[in-house]
Amino acid sequence: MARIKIGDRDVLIVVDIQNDFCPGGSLSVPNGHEVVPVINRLAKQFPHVVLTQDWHPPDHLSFASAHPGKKPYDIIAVDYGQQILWPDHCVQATHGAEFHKDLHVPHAALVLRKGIHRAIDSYSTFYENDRKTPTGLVGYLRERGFARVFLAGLALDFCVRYSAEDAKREGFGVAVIEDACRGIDVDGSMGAARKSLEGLGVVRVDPEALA
Ligand code: VGL
Ligand code: ZN
Repeated sequence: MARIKIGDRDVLIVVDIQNDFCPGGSLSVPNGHEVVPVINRLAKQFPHVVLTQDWHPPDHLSFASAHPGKKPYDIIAVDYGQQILWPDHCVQATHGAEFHKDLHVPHAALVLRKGIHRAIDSYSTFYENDRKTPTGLVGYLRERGFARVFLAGLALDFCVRYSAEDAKREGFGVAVIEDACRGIDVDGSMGAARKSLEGLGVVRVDPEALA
């Protein structure tokens, strides 16, 4: 296996390792907690780490509870296209929005919060689902001089996928560390994610390949 040498122009983005996405949480990703020790180890190999946090106001448009008569996983039309409705999750300043208690990445330099606008969901950590509202992360990464983005976290078929796609479009080298990700898998979303990432030339790497 080819080794990838991690250096100063590489950044690890750890996506949404929050209680609500782990078993017992309101939008739990099957076996989501399993990535925590993997990410803790991985992060030690990266001098630069960013953590992201899904961070919604209580009446967020992506919540089924905000749409009378609708239930989680229904799909509705909104201004920017289709929106899957989710159980209430990652509400700002609640236990569900906190990082998993065992996540240990003390040297992470930035915590980027997304999904903060009531009327726009945000899967990607770079652009919200209207595809034009920026989170500011592109500017941060450019100003810090990073060239390659490595992604790990939850959920592979939503936030990791869309973040990888946007990073690629923005001209960064992108690798997804799949062993450090888990997916939700609604309506074939895992297959769709793998196909899309492959089509864009996003590299899949094993944690063991990093040096
Ligand atoms: C996510 C669904 C809704 C994710 C966030 O982090 O993948 N998925 N909000
Ligand atoms: Zn969300």
